[in-house]
Amino acid sequence: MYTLYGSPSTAGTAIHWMLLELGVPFEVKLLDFEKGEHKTAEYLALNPDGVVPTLIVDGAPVTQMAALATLLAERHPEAGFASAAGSPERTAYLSWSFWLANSFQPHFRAWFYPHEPAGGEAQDAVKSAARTRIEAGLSRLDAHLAGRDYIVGGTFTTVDLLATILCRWSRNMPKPATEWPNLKRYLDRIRQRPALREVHAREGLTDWING
Ligand SMILES: N[C@@H](CCC(=O)N[C@@H](CS)C(=O)NCC(=O)O)C(=O)O
Repeated sequence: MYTLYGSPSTAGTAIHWMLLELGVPFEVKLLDFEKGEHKTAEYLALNPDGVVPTLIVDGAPVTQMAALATLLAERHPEAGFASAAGSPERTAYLSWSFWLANSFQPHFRAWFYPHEPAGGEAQDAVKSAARTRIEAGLSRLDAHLAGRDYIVGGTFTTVDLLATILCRWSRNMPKPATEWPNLKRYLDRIRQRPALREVHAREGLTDWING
């Protein structure tokens, strides 16, 4: 039994979705950001950054969305959501996973929390730079998806799960991911996955899932 600490429409949603994809037993504690439930001493003892997700695995807290997606895929290999070590796809799987987590995701953090890098003064400049970098990343994904159904190999992996969640975060930006043609085709198909539709229902999310 896993316990997920999340909050609706966040990085926690990715792990909530992953747990539903796997069909494993879990419980969810959805934290209310408005009430600061992710900044209490009790929660900071689980996740010192005061962010979601945190997943309790074998009684211990584990953090970081991309790490958790991969960890779950490797704990439940029968689902085939991670390219196995030594397989021909492993190199691309690792490279895309780290690119999404290290090079692409941080620009969303800058877009949604511009005061962190900017302090009080330069928030507009930070958002503008973040937008440019997010759009460059979306262009890179779009080019890669030409003629492909999935980012790595021929099947759905955690790379697709992470990319889809990050694309979703662009939905209210000036140029959302769905404005790139290959991404639109890709996301339209992924949005039909029952587990993604189920996580939207469970977290009360009504936008984006139907295009
Ligand atoms: N690098 C972390 C980032 C997690 C993150 O930024 N989570 C956001 C929601 S998407 C959060 O908890 N924000 C609340 C806050 O920073 O106060 C991860 O991948 O898990």
